[in-house]
Amino acid sequence: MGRHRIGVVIAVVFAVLSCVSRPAAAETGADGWLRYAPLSSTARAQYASFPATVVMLGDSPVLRTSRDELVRGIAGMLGVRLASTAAVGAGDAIVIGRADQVRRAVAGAAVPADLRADGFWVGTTSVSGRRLILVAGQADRGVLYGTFTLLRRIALGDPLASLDERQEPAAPIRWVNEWNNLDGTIERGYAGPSIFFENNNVRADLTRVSEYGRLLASIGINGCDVSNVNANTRVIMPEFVPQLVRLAAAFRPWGVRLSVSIDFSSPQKIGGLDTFDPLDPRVAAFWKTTVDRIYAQIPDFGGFVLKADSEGRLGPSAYKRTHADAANVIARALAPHGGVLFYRGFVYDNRMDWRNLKNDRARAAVDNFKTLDGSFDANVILQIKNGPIDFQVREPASPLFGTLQKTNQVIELQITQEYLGQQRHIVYLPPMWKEVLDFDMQVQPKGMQTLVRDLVTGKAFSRPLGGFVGVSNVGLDRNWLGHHLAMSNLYGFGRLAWNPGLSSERIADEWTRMTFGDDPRVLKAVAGILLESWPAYENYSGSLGIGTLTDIIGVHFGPGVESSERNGWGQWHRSDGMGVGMDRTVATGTGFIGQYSPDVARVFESLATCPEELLLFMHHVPYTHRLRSGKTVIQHIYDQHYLGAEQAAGFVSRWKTLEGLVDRERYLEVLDRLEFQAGHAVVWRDAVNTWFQRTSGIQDEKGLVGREAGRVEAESLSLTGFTIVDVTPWETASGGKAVVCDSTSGCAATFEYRDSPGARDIVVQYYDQSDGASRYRLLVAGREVDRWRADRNLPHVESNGHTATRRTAHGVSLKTGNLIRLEATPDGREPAPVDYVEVK
Ligand code: GCV
Repeated sequence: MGRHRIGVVIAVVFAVLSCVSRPAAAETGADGWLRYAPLSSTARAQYASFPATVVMLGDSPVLRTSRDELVRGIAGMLGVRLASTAAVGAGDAIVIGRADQVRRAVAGAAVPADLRADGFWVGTTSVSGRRLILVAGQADRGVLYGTFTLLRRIALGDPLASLDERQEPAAPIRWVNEWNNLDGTIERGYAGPSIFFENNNVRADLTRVSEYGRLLASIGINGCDVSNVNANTRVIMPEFVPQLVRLAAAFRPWGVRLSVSIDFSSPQKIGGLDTFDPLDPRVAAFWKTTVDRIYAQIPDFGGFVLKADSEGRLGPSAYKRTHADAANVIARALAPHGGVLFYRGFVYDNRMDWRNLKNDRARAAVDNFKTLDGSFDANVILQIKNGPIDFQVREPASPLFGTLQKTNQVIELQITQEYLGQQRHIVYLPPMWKEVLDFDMQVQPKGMQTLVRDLVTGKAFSRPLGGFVGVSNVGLDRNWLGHHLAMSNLYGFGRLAWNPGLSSERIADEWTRMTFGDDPRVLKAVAGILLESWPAYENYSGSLGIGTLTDIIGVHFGPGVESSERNGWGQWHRSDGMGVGMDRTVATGTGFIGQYSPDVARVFESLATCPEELLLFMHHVPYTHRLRSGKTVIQHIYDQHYLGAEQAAGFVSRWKTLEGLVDRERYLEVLDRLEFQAGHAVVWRDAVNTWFQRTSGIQDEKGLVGREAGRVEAESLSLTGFTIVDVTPWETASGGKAVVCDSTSGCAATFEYRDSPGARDIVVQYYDQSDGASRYRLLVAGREVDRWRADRNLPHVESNGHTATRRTAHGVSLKTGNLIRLEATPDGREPAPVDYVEVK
């Protein structure tokens, strides 16, 4: 057989094999929801007469991207390789272009004449027997968004026959912020290092940046601030700007404008001035020169984000100037170029006296900005976090949204799950965001709603600039956010920024179909997990509006109930022996409630009408206060924590029903995260419940708290080599203690199983610190039933709520009298810590 024929045979065999194995092919998650997986034959049937040509009218980088994406998507989903031309010819075609061009090229096409910025129309028409699918954008970006919409419709199996869809975004600003440091680390990033920076420079290979641009464009995001709001002055220095040019170029074909965060003291730190006083003309000149230099090299640069006078960042208070003075001096430099200045509303004092019961961090935003309404320049936008504290599991809508009427505003939402499980837990966020967006601030005349979404889009008070900013913090991990399911949040953010009226259910359904396919079993299981995940997390991490009961002055991950108290950070929940919650009433508390309009305040002020999910955010009540269910607050806390842990366990069983229906790689990776979450939910449950039981002195009426069936404390086992230690905070270890091994040759803990024989789960709770990868072996009657390494890379170097981890050996056959032996070998500085063993 000649070499050529051998080659052909190999190619054919390969093609057949790859065809056969395609559905089961391992997936990394790199394409997110843009997988363009082949449609099932039934779904594909309705696109049988799909055109084989794409006509691109005009030319630009964004138009070319649109065309190439269409070619890619149609090839993937329908197996049709589109030919590309520049003019409408004799056959069926998809025609893409700006509205005016489409109207000129296709006589009689019903393209609307008045599309707003970034808007588009997609429709079908018939001209002399030719069937045309038209994608017409108000400008190039609209063409791109229309193209992605068409592809989404096909991915979702929507019929195209009577397609006639006009879409315009709810607001002009739809940005993401990335808290990336120039050294490649990411503040509150949980998916590997930066895709933008390394070693104080922009990365040499920006492939991931354009891939990210593609994901962003597909959901209508049009701007990205790539650098941490805790800003590095280097990012705007003359020698760095050429590096920004490369980043802007990677984003440009996707219609995403580049922006960076700035340090307010830059005029002094890098400008050679002895001041950064915003009213000093030399400071204004510094900003003008800096901005002009950037725009000379990046004409479509978006603007800056500024965090000033917050968490140690310097700001206008250094010169007794106002936030408006600070914002305007920079905004004036940006204005001639069409740039905008996002000024963060996250300004508060982190050295407040906790003893003063009238002090309240939640008040800070309104107190700081209320009197400045109307004093900001037209291209300044106040960037306001959804709640008045800081991305807690439950907060009311920030009252600042309803306070500003003459200032542009955007809502800042957090996609990265800083306080919500850091992508080691699944928490689907659109339902939480929707609660805020759909909240009625009641600041307009009686009878008129003032929904937060209408305030932030600018609709309520006719503000020209407004919209949505999502703190995303994607990283180099192939699946972007560390957890495949967490991508539903990036997707959901973009979809809501485009149309805040969409429902969480619809977003979950769209995302799941595109990410995992349309098998009804997959849709049901994934939607079930996503939609229950926020309530579940709230149940086990902090219910009734108390806030996420995590270590708030540390890494914000695991439980640490007391860390909120007795410090200046103001995330107090004020739990003591008698009661719990922050009194924010006007009558007896901090007066925060008075920052809302009178109609809203009235509801929050009264215990009788305050929504119970915000009870402890607004009121301090005795533990024995009865909720509308008739339960006491303390019993509710206990019960919700049990419920939340059960819900998290349920996610594992639901996901397991998808074995074989989802590709193996993503199936196993998601399973691993869900199993960790289920274990950590128990850690949360026990820590919070035992803390409240000890603090309140009130026993759980169900007798569950502190008395887990089948649990044996490690310190009560027969120990060889292990020593007993106290764990801090105490509530993050069962009984407050654990055992650690200091011997490199390993340690063992043994006990006799005394219960009835049968198949049992054996759970080991240990601590997986980030400073080593200890090894564990579990043996029953001398036979190994499980082994693992503690190498999860959890965010702490000590044994505490961040590192407490449960490992379960399922269905182990046990006989009465069997010896259960746990062997542990330390590694690095991690002393193979163990908290308890449970046989269930
Ligand atoms: C980027 C919280 C976070 C900080 C973050 C800050 C902010 O305090 O913990 O990491 O800083 O918010 O939003 O500026």
